[in-house]
Amino acid sequence: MTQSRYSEWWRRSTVYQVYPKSFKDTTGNGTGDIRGLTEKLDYLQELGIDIVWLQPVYVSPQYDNGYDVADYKEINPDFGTMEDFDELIQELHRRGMKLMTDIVVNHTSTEHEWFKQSVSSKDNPYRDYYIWKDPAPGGGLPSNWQSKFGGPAWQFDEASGQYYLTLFDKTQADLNWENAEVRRAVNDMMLFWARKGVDGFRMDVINLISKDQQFPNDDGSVPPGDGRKFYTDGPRVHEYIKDMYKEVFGPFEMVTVGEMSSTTLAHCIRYSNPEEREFSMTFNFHHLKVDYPGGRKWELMPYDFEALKRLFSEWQTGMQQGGGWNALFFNNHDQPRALSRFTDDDVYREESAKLLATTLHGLQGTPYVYQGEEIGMPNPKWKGIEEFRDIESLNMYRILQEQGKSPEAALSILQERSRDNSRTPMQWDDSPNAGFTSGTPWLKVDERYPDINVKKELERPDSILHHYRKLIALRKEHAVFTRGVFRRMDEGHPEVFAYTRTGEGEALVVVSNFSSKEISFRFEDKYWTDLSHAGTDKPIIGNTADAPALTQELKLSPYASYMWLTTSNT
Ligand code: TEU
Repeated sequence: MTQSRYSEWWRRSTVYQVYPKSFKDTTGNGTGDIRGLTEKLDYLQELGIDIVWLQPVYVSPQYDNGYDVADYKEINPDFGTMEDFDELIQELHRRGMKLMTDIVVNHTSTEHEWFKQSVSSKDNPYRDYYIWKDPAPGGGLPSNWQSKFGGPAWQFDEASGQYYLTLFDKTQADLNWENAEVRRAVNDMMLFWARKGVDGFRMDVINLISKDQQFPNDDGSVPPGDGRKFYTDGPRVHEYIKDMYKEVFGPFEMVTVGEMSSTTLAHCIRYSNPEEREFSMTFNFHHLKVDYPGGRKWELMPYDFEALKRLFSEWQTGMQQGGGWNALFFNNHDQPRALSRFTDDDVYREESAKLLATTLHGLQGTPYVYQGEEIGMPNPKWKGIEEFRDIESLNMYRILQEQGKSPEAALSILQERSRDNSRTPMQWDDSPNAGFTSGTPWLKVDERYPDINVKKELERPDSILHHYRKLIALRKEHAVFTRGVFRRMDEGHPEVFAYTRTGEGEALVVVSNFSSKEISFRFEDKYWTDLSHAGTDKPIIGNTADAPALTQELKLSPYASYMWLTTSNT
């Protein structure tokens, strides 16, 4: 590997994702705010965080908690002021940290001025900022495309007799990226924030912006048959992104991550290989669909561990060979907590939280820590539909019952799948509302906060929090985390995920028992002989009191997970 290939600073960095609505409230209105984040920057700096990803704080009606933007250049008063935002940038830069903000430009809120103009009349200059279609020849919806939040993806406008496209909520109207004025307006908006000192962007569902201009019906031949094959990684998407790079990302040397919905490895190599001049890295979600029966999110099944390992391996090897770069994550604001989803959030909660961190942070890519995962926050226990706030969950609660599910069955599906699982307020200490707010929180606080909170984690040297701090530091210290070639070593073991990263004379060995069983694991000879064992008499990080040497046969306690660093024979 050439030195220059992996030299960028953000390849050794760790990103912390802040869902501002649930991070820290300084006004008592029950909603988190920008000043609350600024107040907690020392905490993030001590964790070793390099980049803070601040999710949308723009003017928005908040039907989708800010992913429905009504003004891209103004701060939502619920979150504070532009002066608060400027202070946040200053305070981050003073600490040598960077700010990444969310750019949501596949769609705007229907309360955005552009949409208000567009819907006002067919000949308004903003009409073509959005995607308007006549009814199908026989009347009705222009196509059978479905919204990702359930229901049809077309909304009817009585006044004009036309439909407009909404791939998400009916209050989120898709922008028409075929229109050069839209592309210019988006670049100008991003330049506005770049000139204010923002260091990077997370680009929301950016691989959906180029649609097949025929807007054909989906014949269902390719699951899920909801129309996504006609707008995912679409015909002009790379052209549009290269234009953004040329106009904004390149001149301001921004670190960028594309959120890629239902994408492919081949496209993500193109999106993130530096020679393509598109993004720094990409999120893909394939590993977070291994508990979706036939790819269907709103049905339940135990997760497929082998599929999880296979997908990690395919993407590690494929992106390495293709020169791409992964954004590594198990958690975010759209997913239930991984701790509850893939491991044990009760008896073995601490071991499990450390296992997930060790397994992820040993991979090639830039790790993302979603608020609360660093202290082992689990999914809360939901008592009734009245506790939920997420628009997708509320839509699906209704749709599941229309499909014949009982309210109880629908609720049990929401318990596992709802995005609200990861949106409960950050748990700072054991004071009321976990120290998040002095008011009434907009979404309930998980009842376990007296035992699971930052204050408690800071006090214990062997806490989950200190485990994350150490992993983040190791990534900066050893080049093998950034450059090591990935190789899976568990040969389909039913409970163990084992892999190495080798290069620059070093070898990282990561072994994790994803089960509540006491098991033994043996490295196949073909792998063992490739490993030297110098200096592996104890792991550089682990999650059990003992610190076992790396041996060809390992005894692994429930959810045991270790990382050894040795020299490489290859
Ligand atoms: O998420 C898009 C996305 O892929 C998920 O929302 C997923 O489609 C959804 O949970 C259905 O399963 C981005 C943002 O992260 C999300 O919060 C927004 O709601 C969405 O786009 C629309 O902007």
